[in-house]
Amino acid sequence: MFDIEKASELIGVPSSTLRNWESRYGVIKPKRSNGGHRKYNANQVYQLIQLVKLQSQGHKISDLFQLLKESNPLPQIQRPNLTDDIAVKREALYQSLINLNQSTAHQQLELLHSFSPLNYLLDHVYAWLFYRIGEDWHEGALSVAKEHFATSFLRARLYKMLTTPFVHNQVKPVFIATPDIHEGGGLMLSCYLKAKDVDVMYLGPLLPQNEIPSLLKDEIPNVLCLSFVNSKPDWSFLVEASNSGVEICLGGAGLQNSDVPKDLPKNIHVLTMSGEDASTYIQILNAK
Ligand code: B12
Repeated sequence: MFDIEKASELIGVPSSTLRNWESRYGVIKPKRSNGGHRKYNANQVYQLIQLVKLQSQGHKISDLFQLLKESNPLPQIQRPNLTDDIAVKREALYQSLINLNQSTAHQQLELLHSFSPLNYLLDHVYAWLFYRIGEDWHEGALSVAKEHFATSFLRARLYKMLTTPFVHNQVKPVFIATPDIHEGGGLMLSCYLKAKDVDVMYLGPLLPQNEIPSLLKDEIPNVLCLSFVNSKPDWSFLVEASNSGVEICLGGAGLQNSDVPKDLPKNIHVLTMSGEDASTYIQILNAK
């Protein structure tokens, strides 16, 4: 729970605005403490951040609150579109990767990094390449060796971004791990968070789920994120681990076809939004 000062800092609007919106629209209403102070939960802070982003993109705040009131979906937040120039450069990078042209690929990616923000590259270049390589391998257009080289190259670059340590050490790092072998999603999420100045500790692939309860007993992060691709959550271990009070966030393609129990503890969050939006939600949980 966040008091109004902390919520206003995270959302980026003065607390008077939050009070004003609450009394005018009455939609996002924080609980009150015994002393009558507002207590926002992570979901409310996340929703308000989305509203502020949409407002900055030209939407009227009253219209947005009206949509929420009627339980209608909010408009999509506009992200920077792919430019023709980047599309050409990433295609050239893809060709270098599948032709095992390592040094050219490094130069091409270096160039892309030199003039594009990290979030943009994660969305439009890294994710796109992982998916394209996966599809081409699946269709038999790419040998296993080439697929392994190309995806290892991308993972190595993501790892490199995570190895620069933070100078500040005020909050505990967010732990990120992948129960199965696929670690691209976990690495990408780590980079999205790092781009938001959140300290992350990446625990790598193949974390046995039966170890999670004891992990959270010995090491206490604020948040543990788990990425599922081919594997499914083992709910009994996760529920046991939730007794630690750590916020546990689950995400990844493997969750799409898995049955999520209805009565999960409040500190287990199944996040179905994009990696970038999920990193905003995780940042909020970590700020508690
Ligand atoms: C690289 C790769 C491998 C590598 C993994 C190496 C490694 N250490 O990571 C290797 C070669 C080992 C591999 C093996 C296998 N793979 Co594979 N692999 C891939 C590939 C090409 C890329 C994976 C990746 O990194 N994706 C990139 C990330 C960015 O995408 P993402 O995981 O979806 O993550 C995004 C979101 O989901 C979200 N997210 C992810 N995690 C989390 C967590 C949280 C908390 C949140 C909030 C959000 C979030 O954010 C990310 C960014 O937006 C994919 C293709 C694909 N479409 O992904 C296939 C793919 C995942 N593999 C697949 C398969 C089938 C396999 C094998 C079973 C093949 C086989 N027959 O042997 C084996 C698995 C063996 C095993 N022991 O389990 C299938 C899975 C199909 C399915 N389950 O429906 C895919 C989709 C390929 C395909 N088209 O068929 N693979």
